Amino acid sequence: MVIVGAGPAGLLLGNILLDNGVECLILERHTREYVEGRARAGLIEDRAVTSLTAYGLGDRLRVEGTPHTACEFRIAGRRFVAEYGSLAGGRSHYVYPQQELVKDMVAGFLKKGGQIRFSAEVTGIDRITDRPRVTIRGTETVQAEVVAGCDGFHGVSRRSVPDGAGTTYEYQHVHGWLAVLAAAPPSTQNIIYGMHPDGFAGHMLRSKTVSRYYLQCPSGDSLANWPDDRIWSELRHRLATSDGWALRDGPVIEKNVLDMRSWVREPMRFGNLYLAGDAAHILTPVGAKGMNLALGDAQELALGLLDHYHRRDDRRLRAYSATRLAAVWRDQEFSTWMLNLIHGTGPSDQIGPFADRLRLHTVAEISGRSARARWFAESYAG
Ligand code: FAS
Repeated sequence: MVIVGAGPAGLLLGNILLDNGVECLILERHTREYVEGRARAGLIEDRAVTSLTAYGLGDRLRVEGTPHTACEFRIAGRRFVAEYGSLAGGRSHYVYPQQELVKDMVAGFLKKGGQIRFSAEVTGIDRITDRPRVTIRGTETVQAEVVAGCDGFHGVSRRSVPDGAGTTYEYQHVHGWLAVLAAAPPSTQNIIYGMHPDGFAGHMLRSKTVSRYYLQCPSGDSLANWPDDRIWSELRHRLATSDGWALRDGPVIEKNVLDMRSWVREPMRFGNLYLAGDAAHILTPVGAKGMNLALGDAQELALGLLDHYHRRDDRRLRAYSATRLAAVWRDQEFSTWMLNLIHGTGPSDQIGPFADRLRLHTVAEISGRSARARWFAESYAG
């Protein structure tokens, strides 16, 4: 069993398989320092925390992470707090940086005697309908019964699938997001979604000393247009409320313009190559579903493989793609709905006072106790 990629999907898969006596080799193109330092997601769903804990990977997360059961929408200078935890059966999110989770899973895998080869870029995967052959750095080859492609959107696995074998669905959203990481303490207890006529602004949470922010910008915008002082003034402007709330700033650690794309590849299995995580689907960061779906794929694939190896029962493995695609499209639908809400875009693309008044109504509804608020809570909490 070869796993390509030491991200959340590859590492969780490897840990579960090794826990259950299935040998696997993880091949990662970057160094250990690089993957353990790469800041991305930070919101982990309750069901993911439950599985991570079950596999002995949740101890530090539960101590250093912070549970969250509410988020805040800001529109027309007003605040609406959605207490989604209480409406979703007490389910919460944990705020815990992705790179810390990756660190925990690398340590867990190595402690169990797992094999990870860092700086081992996979340059090709062929014979995927028989015994797949994996080529490392153009020379060395490894053969396996099964290969799990957990190497993200830019990886080699999805490109190894023959053209025409499967379908790709893609939607390029009209907006971009400036993603900012700053050494600034959070200025809020809850994640804030700011819906301003000048564009979306988000205050995400990462830790007590580092915060993540997003600013809506033109797709493909240049970083040269976003000097640090403009970032802070735009955040203050778009997140302003009538009660004098203040944003604390700090040194900007990282900034990049995110390409807001939604993408799904079907099916998620080709012969003995299984795709998991961003190698099979990309969601915008809206609703924080990307990493959580990757963890869900890894767990479902692992359980299917355990049935295969331990019981020679392939029913779960054969159903892997269909099972996960149902979850993928559910989260794509929610993420797209929420993206349209917070950006004032949508199928009708209605812009202007009527649409803004509609958004105000929607936000008031989903932060109430109605059936719609319950739908939002269940979908957001996951
Ligand atoms: P990853 O991309 O995490 O891991 C794939 C691994 O494969 C990488 O380590 C890569 O180096 C390796 N690899 C690639 N090609 C290889 C090759 N040829 N050979 C060997 N190894 C190879 N999601 C959220 O839910 N909330 C967020 O706030 C959020 N913020 C994000 C911010 C940014 C800037 C980005 C880029 C993504 C963000 N995401 C967010 C989505 C993100 O979290 C992904 O969904 C998650 O990392 C997916 O995990 P994996 O599928 O394991 O892929």
